[in-house]
Amino acid sequence: MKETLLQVDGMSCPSCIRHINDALRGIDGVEEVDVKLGEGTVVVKHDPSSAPMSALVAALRDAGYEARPNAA
Ligand SMILES: [Cu+2]
Repeated sequence: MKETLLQVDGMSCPSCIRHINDALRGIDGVEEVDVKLGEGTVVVKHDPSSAPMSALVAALRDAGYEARPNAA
């Protein structure tokens, strides 16, 4: 399991938290999703072999959010 911090644009209200949870938890290999609305970040615990970064970003884009890895 890997923990990845994503910077996500466009999260503005509490229902975004649900949308993003739904989008990411729908991916095989995603174990935990922690949306920090105030910081505009999402921490994802995932198995990179079944849920690579590109899949996370694609799922968020499908849900209407632009995301990129945060190298913090
Ligand atoms: Cu919203």
